Amino acid sequence: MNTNSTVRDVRSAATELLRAEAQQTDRHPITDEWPELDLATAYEVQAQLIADKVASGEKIVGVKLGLTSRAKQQRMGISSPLTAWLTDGMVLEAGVPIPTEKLIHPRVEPEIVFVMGERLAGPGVTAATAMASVRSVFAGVEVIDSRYIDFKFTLPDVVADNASSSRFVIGSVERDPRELDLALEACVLQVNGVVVDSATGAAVQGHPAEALALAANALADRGLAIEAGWIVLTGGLTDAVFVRPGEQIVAEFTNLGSVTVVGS
Ligand code: 0L1
Ligand code: MG
Repeated sequence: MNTNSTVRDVRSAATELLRAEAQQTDRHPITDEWPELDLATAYEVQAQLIADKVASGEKIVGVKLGLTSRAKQQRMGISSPLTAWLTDGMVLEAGVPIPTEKLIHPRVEPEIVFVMGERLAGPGVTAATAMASVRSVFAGVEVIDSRYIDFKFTLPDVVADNASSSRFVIGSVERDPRELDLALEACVLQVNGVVVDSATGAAVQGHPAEALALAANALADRGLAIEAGWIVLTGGLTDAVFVRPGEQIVAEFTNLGSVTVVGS
């Protein structure tokens, strides 16, 4: 934990969050030092942090939504969804263990994942228009690893921290979303063979397509769009569970197959 830094601007906040990630050290919320940090400025910190990752060789591959389900909102004490970015540095290939030794306090959450067929730009995107631009839907698992102590943060803190992004895995079953009722798509989450939680796609904003529309419209406020070919994580369906070395977590979906991750 770093107690010496004083963060009061976009540049230093992004540097401090990247440092925490690289050094695997959790820290106090940015808003402890910078209480005036508002949501618009927090998105500037997020953009700076991602620009730094891109400058160091990573490539943006998509968008993630956070806090789209009541389970996640209640756990984190924040009722507003948010958007953040996915890079190729966050991709975890199926079967590769989660590198817990490189992370701070990783947690895992099951998600419904879209791959875009067409560019999607707000404002005014509805669930129907959003769905029309999706190519495929997959099961997924996101590994989140907040840079804040005990995953305790305000909305501007977690936005600045790119929504606790760390890694994500996409399942091997590819489906046309128009063939499925994604609100009814169920997921059962198991840790070491024990069922710990379950949810359906309706958990994320009533339907994952609503979450996708929300992302497109929110990005449009900042002059941004979701590009063709990008991946969209629609948000944790259930509360996230800690993953420790040797633990096996399975997210089993009705029609989208299952995704298994193991802590290294
Ligand atoms: O999918 C999600 O809801 C991720 C939320 C990110 C914030 C967190 O839970 O650390
Ligand atoms: Mg997530």
